[in-house]
Amino acid sequence: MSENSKDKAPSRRQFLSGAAAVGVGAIGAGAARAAGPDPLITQVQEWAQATGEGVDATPYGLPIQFEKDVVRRNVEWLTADTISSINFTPIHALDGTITPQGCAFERHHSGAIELSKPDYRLMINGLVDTPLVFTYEDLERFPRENRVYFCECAANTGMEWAGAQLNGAQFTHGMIHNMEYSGVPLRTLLEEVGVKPEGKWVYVEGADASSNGRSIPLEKAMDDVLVAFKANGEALRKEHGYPVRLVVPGWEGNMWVKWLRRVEVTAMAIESREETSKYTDTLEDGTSRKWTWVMDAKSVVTSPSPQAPITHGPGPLVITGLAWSGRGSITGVDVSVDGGKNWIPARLAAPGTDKALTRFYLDHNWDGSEMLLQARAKDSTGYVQPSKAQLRDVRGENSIYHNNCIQTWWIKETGEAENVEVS
Ligand SMILES: Nc1nc2c(c(=O)[nH]1)N[C@H]1C(S)=C(S)[C@@H](COP(=O)(O)O)O[C@H]1N2
Ligand SMILES: [Mo]
Repeated sequence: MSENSKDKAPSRRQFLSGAAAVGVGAIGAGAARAAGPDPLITQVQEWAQATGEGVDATPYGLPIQFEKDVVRRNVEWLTADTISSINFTPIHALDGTITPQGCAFERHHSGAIELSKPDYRLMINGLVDTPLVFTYEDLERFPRENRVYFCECAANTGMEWAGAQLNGAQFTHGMIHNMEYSGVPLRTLLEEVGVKPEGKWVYVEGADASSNGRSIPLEKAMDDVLVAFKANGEALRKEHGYPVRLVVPGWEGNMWVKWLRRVEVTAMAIESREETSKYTDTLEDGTSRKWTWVMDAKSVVTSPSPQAPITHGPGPLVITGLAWSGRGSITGVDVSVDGGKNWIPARLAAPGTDKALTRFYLDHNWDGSEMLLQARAKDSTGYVQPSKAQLRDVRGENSIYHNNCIQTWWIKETGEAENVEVS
């Protein structure tokens, strides 16, 4: 530090009063501490007096020990066992938009199976000119695409219909991941087998015991669906469907069949399977919505949040979160610190892209008082994320699936946060 800048360095006291005086947008510079005697600065540390670990100590790298809290978590009482179960992405601890595979949520109906590339087969049959079986190597010979998409389980936020329940963004909104997939468009493979004019649907199933069979309209299958074998540059993890999974952009996670083994072209949707009829939304009058495949626009503040409390005093505070829409791209996110009375446009880290997560930031000047923190997403169709009351007016409280309402975190003066509802 030069003599000059030392003279100008504000004292901690000046910083606090100064921070309160400046508006949002000019606060970042005040976030560092004033220079003073700090052994981490003035003394030569242990790690600077010896050599570190050599290359190859960890041929496949894992996160450093200090990050061991950034892991998937299960909610034990939700399911009877961990075989037909779900865990949650630690979204409260991540930044950017890409979910590392190692902490991307898992949802299995009969456990994650181990299927090797040599044992892999994909059959396409039904209303086609030439039924074909593809090996893994066959798939690698078709022209490939790279696309970033979010995958959200329809049950994400499903425990929150009746009231604020789970205390953490990981648990309320963590049934989502967002990866860059490399794969072959399903359209390419369907063109290879030749779809007959009567073919209007594809029934897709996995190689696991549950098979997770679902019917997808041919129109979607020919649009942006991918038969993917890489995620974030490397092979899919076992738990996400190694070696091949279906990617159904913008549509509920259940349709993203893992360990994809068969695609049958059919004239009508196959709905006899339990998995298909299960994914309906029961309304207040007892009737059900079905074929609600698309995930509506949604957002959540990931920090501060119950698992990511504020650990510093008043002044500069980065409020951040994620927004997404299965109908297009995110065009804007507003943040409220007073439970939805006033809204402030957040800054998108990058322009929203189609059916992928968007990161937003509000560079806030926190006065140290409590906040009712909310985010509200808007998408390229003009749709605005509804409040919990607005969603309940339409959908009642009997649903589990497709809860995309605005989430509220009560941030206390201590910086701790709690999941609450505002009326
Ligand atoms: N074969 C198969 N595919 C499946 C499932 C399954 O149990 N078996 N679960 C589905 C559900 S309900 C969801 S939400 C997504 C979750 O994908 P993930 O485990 O990669 O997060 O996979 C879907 N695909
Ligand atoms: Mo799901």
